[in-house]
Amino acid sequence: MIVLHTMERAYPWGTLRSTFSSKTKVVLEEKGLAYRVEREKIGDIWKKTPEVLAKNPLGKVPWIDDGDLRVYDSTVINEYLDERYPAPALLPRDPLERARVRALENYGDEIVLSGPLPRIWMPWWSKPEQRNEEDMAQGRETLKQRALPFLEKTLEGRDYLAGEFTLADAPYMAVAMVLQVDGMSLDGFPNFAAYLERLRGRPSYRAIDPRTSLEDSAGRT
Ligand SMILES: N[C@@H](CCC(=O)N[C@@H](CS)C(=O)NCC(=O)O)C(=O)O
Repeated sequence: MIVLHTMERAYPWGTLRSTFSSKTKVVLEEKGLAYRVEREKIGDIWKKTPEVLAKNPLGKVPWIDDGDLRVYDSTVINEYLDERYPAPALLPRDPLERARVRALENYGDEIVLSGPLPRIWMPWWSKPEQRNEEDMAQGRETLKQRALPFLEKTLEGRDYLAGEFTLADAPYMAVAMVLQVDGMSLDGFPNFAAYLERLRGRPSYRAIDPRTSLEDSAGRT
């Protein structure tokens, strides 16, 4: 059985999960694979303990164990899963379409998940009185100004970024999760707002839905 190493923690305002690991969790779900979640200690990940670095030299989550194979980095893991467990296919066969999917996925990682999203998401892992509301507001503004216009345009006349659901949509499942908790306004971005709702309606979203408890999202048999 595949083991997904991640960070997840329950709070009164929802079950919070690592964004990059959520990308991988939804792909495990989309493919109907058997897996179990192993929750890493958040402090060990931030401190980059020797134990963590021995398992993932990036010192981050996620990584997976699939039998004797250990793979890290959400994009690398997702592509591995798609090649090793091809049905349903989440990358198109045509090289040009594949490149387009990979480019859109990379935009999600670089411009959204590694860009303004942590400024919105990290404070939710702290007590309300410890949050820097001003910084969170700036994160929301940067998301709107820098990241969303391209996505809004790309989604014109499409249900998913590359037409059908593909690996390109995996990072945005994590965005759907973050903004469900944060509740920021998406006024001015109707295509993107409808897209996030569509992502939340997929059965795989249940495994990262902030309303799903840790116990109910610990894997599948
Ligand atoms: N490129 C990596 C990024 C992973 C990443 O940044 N994970 C975050 C959690 S969502 C993390 O472990 N952060 C701890 C750190 O950066 O020290 C991937 O796609 O897996």
